[in-house]
Amino acid sequence: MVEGGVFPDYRSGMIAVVGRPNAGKSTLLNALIGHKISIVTAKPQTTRHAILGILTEDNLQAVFVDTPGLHEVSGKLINKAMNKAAVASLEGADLILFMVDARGWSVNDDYILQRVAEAKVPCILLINKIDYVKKKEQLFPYLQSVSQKHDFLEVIPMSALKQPHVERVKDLVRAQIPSGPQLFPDGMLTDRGVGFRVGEVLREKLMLSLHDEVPYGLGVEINVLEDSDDQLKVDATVWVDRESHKGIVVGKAGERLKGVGRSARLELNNIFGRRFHLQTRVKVKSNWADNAQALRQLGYDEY
Ligand SMILES: Nc1nc2c(ncn2[C@@H]2O[C@H](COP(=O)(O)OP(=O)(O)O)[C@@H](O)[C@H]2O)c(=O)[nH]1
Ligand SMILES: [Mg+2]
Repeated sequence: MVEGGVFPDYRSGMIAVVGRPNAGKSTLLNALIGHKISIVTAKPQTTRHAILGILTEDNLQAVFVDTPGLHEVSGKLINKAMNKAAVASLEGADLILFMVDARGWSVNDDYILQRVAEAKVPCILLINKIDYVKKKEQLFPYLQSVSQKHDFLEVIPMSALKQPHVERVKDLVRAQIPSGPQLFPDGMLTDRGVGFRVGEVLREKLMLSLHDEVPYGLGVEINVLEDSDDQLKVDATVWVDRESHKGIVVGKAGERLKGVGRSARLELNNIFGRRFHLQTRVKVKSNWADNAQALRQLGYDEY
């Protein structure tokens, strides 16, 4: 019951997950929620929007915000949009999970730490990918030096691939959530709709299948999403930003796009427990990532 803004029986909060590209933020988000909410690849710039992952328990709701990797802004409009989305999520947060790589601190991490300090929000530092550090004694000096960089609530060495580590993070987060009302209904795992998530899974499979500069010029637009009795019909356009990339994405005799479509469909079946019919085509849209109108069409509205 709500009385005078006090919620004696319920706690809720927003937790921003930030860090440089490829630190493992989306992997952590998915592990915290126990579902694939956010796509993951070994390439930077996989996550391009702020995406909510909602954890609902009997007396608590933790709303995690997965963010695009933060970096000093340069270049195209899309990078500015991505950065802005990440910075905005810091400002509204009750808690920040700042993720860095166990193999070393970078200049980019300094930039992010500045944003964290400016936000004046309590912060837990997550040192991810400790599985890469074979000699654990190498970790101690690193932990010591990073602990001095900011007044962190905690500094946690971890791997987002190890469930006990994820549970530990969850416990620490629970302890920090203030009293507040339930923000999203039971059963809701993310703020993103089916269309967005379908587009993201398709983009993930494309990124995984492509090399060099092609993945960074990819955009996915969902043109049609139709619910028929036994399946969801999806019609999608894959945007590339130059002519030479079109053939690469389509592949010899259309084989690559077919393979990508197949693996996207399998995963979508899994995620949604529904059958999908996926139709994709590739379109060249020169330099769309630097074009405000094109960005809006793909759902980037945060710049
Ligand atoms: N070895 C190892 N790989 C990890 C760990 N956490 C994430 N990864 C991998 O790091 C890559 C980037 O992960 P992702 O979650 O997309 O990073 P993000 O850009 O910060 O969202 C993926 O290939 C993940 O599988 C970890 O603890 N150990
Ligand atoms: Mg990500």
